[in-house]
Amino acid sequence: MSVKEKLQELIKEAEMSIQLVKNIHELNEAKSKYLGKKGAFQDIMKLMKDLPNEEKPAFGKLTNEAKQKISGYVNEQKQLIEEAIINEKLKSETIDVTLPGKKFEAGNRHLLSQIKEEIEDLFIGMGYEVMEGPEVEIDEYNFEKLNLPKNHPARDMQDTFYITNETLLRTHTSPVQVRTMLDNTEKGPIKIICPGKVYRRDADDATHSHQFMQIEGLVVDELTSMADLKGTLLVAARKLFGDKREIRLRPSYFPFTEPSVEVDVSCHNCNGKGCNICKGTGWIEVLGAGVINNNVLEASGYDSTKYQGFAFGMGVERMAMLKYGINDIRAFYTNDIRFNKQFK
Ligand code: 2NL
Repeated sequence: MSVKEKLQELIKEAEMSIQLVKNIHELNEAKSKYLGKKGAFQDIMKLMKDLPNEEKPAFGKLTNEAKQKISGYVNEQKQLIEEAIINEKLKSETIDVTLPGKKFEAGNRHLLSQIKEEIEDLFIGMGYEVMEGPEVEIDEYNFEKLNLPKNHPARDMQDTFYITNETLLRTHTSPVQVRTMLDNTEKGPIKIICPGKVYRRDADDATHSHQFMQIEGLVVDELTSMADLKGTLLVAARKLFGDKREIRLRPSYFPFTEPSVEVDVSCHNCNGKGCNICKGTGWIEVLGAGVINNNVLEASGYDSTKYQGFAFGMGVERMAMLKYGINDIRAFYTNDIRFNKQFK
């Protein structure tokens, strides 16, 4: 066999075996088999020694051409393999956009937060601003400036969590209103609601908790009256408990208001006929309110001959319990997810 024939045979063999190669690893093996340092051309180069000098350039040319051809086969096959890899990837990573999405369960806000926001929103709708303040308060703001002097029974260790003689956990959100009146340097009108946690020394049971949430409202202006208070609370009662609700005011006593009232809403469960929720009376007590006591206005720098106003306070848990028929206040704090899920 002449050298030329040998080369042609080698080219043929290389072409066939390279075309059969399936992956880059096999291709590299074939490449080194035909083109590597210890590859097929080594034997052929040995033949060159025995050739007459004048034939050597032609031989060199032929082997170079053969190498180039085989190299070409390797590159072609490499391209085919890479294309196949990409096609395989495109096929396996196809996204079917017509498939329905995976559903995931969204949680919901705690019922207390929901009711708090509902009440905030309804008062914001009447032009109120929401104010917040510290839960650790000084005696002066929690009691003194609210017409609760040093010997008042509400200050008793039995009723209040004291931190020192002068600092305590606020027993109501009223100190936020006091701070707002004190901060109002022009002594102008005020229209705020103050939501937040409050603390009282109470034995926890189905209707009492040592910590609960309160929302108080305060309006200070030159021409406010009991009629404004009643109108405001009627709007609030209807927003929270339904369009058909009526309210009634009964005389009561709070140190910070004079006169003071307890406010009842006609029962949303029986429409006033009498049921177990309203204990047969047709009315449910929902909050306390009154006309701001002059001592309270004066203690925070307001001229009580020029200014007057009204205030009210409600327990947020109580509102939620009435609205949804919840019979144990502890359900708000034990964080049983099954309780919370019911108010999605
Ligand atoms: C209730 C009754 C009430 C107030 C809170 C108040 C605050 C200031 C001045 C006057 Cl700064 N009054 N707050 C007035 C009447 C009743 O709360 O039963 N709360 C759960």
